[in-house]
Amino acid sequence: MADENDDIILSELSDDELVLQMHDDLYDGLKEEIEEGVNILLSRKWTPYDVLTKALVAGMTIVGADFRDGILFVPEVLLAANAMKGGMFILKPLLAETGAPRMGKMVIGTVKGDIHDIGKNLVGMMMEGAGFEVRDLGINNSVEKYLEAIEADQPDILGMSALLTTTMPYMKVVIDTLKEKGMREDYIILVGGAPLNEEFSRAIGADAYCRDAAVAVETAKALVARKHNQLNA
Ligand code: B1M
Repeated sequence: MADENDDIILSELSDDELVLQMHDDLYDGLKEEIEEGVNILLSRKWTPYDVLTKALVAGMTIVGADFRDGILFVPEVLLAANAMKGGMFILKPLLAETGAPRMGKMVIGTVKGDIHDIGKNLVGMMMEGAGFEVRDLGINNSVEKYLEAIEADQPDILGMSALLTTTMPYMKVVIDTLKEKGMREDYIILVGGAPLNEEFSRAIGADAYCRDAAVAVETAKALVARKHNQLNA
């Protein structure tokens, strides 16, 4: 693939061609090409959000399908993830640059046993862009780490991410521990990750399931506003 790509001048492609080429480049884990593609789309007045969703997230969806079907393996997917992160690194300050007033605070992390962080990072970036202060706990978080962080930061929202069917039940461990300590009602709890759904979120006692980062922002805004209204009533 590298030889073929050497002949392609990204800046000479139309927007549609470039987006398709970026899907290919993400698939091939070509970080520099992804970074170049992101910069070209931005220079063509694309919004950071459109670059993120149409070029990067859509490309990662293709990677995900081939990973599932055994066409791609962990090393290739790691390269793709690394390329995606290169693109996200450029977009992060732009997404945060909305000048929105502080909406509230969020602590977010991927649960114990799980090292997937791309989706969680995206949620963090979008929340910051919407005016939330975000503390990112990273991956593989035990209940103790979540507790330590929320006790220190007193956020409005606790966000948890899980990408594996084997790690998603750990979200209930965290929520049950908060209940045992009488702290559950102090926080809005949002959960997300590809294997989750509304039903699971209800069953474990979270406040809401967020299908994607945009839904996380909208849900966070709505629930924080409701909480503030209740406190002021
Ligand atoms: Co993994 N992996 N992986 N993987 N991986 C999946 C999740 C899988 C579905 C692939 C597949 O088989 N199709 C599968 C899980 C199957 C299952 O559980 N039923 C899987 C597997 C099996 C594994 C390993 C076990 C593979 C192995 O070692 N044999 C291993 C597990 C390691 C571990 O965690 N202990 C593993 C490893 C890896 C890599 C390290 C190679 C890499 C992760 C790199 C990284 O994250 N830094 C990786 C990747 C990249 C994937 C796929 C391909 C892509 C995930 C991703 O980044 N998506 C994934 C396939 C898939 O999901 N289709 C897969 C893009 C991202 C933007 O979407 O994360 O869904 P997503 O986030 C979205 C929403 O879900 C939501 O908003 C985000 C943005 O819109 N959201 C939230 C997410 N978190 C949220 C939190 C919120 C709100 C919304 O809080 C409020």
